[in-house]
Parts: sequence; C-alpha cells; structure tokens
Amino acid sequence: MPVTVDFTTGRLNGSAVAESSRNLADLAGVFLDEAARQALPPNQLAYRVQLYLPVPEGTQGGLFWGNTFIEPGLVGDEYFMTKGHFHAQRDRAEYYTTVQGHGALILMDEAGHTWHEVMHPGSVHYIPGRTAHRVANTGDTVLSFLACWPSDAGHDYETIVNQGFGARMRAVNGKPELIPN
Ligand code: PAN
Ligand code: ZN
Repeated sequence: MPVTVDFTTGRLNGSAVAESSRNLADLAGVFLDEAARQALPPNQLAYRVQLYLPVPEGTQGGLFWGNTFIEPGLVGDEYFMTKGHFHAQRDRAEYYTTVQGHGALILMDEAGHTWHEVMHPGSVHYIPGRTAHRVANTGDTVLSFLACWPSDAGHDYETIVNQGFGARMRAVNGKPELIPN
C-alpha cells in the first residue's frame, strides 16, 4: 500500500507507517517545572510521531520521513513540546513543514545560543547541521508538522537531557515568549 499524507490534518497513511507516542510520564526532566509535570496525569498524551523509514536506520544517502502531532497544553507556564535533540551525526540537516496549528521551532547551536522560528500552516523550516531542534505547541489546537532527514543522522537526546536548551517557550500573559534560562 502506498504512503499518503492527508494535508488537512498531517496524518500519514499506509501499511509502511510506524507510530510512537510520548506521554507526560515519558518527559521527566524535560520541563522547567517538574512538580507541575508530576501533578498532571502521567498517561496524558504529549505528542505522537508517525514514521516512514523506507531504508534501515543508518543507511548512508537515504532519507526518513516523520509526521509529529503535539497536543495543546502547558506544564506550569511552559508549552507542551518535543524532547528535542541534536543529530548524532552532527552535520546532518533536516526540513520541517507545518501542516496544522501554531508553534515555535526552538533551535540551539553547539555553543548554547538559542533562538526560534514561528510555525504556522505552510511554514517551511530548514534546520542546519550542528543545530539542536525542539518544537513547542503555542496554540490551543493540535500542532502537526512534517519532517524529512537523512537516514544516517541518528538522534542524540543525551546532550539535551544533560544540558537542556538555552531558553524555554513560556506563556507570559497568555502569549508565547522565548525566555533564556
Ligand atoms: C523529528 C522528531 C519528532 C519528535 O521527526 O524526532 O518531531 O521529536 P523528538 O525526537 O525530539 O522527541 C526529527 O527531528 N527527526 O530527526
Ligand atoms: Zn531531527
């Protein structure tokens, strides 16, 4: 069965599509206010990823495709977001394209300098190599985006667990602001 994208929702269809999800219980230590995270239901869905991996992980010259759906919500005053990562092969780049909703692509270079790009339906984001990336849902509906990256990129979550990003996307008077740590 061929793989198709529903461009109204961002949903990926086809028997070759794999799916994974992250609940708040999977995101210990990700948010600034850990007590606020623990006060929320641990089985609350934070985001889902649909993956189309046509070649084995690590294949040089191949490409992977992934669709991410982030639920709306806050942990304390911080928007629901992905864990974020550098690529294990540091020079590997990636494209993100927003389908639905509103958000912020938070980017960080290897020196910890952190900035963001606004995500809205149709926005295209080039993530250069050596740049950690994480997405926060700053709207009140599901944020969905498409991603495409090299199949030999790999994911380094460890560096983010240990060092975090240099800034966080927080609600200030109901509006998103990137606030340095
Ligand atoms: C994306 C991300 C996806 C989930 O496909 O993997 O949005 O975010 P985390 O992997 O940080 O949990 C991507 O950037 N792939 O390289
Ligand atoms: Zn990535």
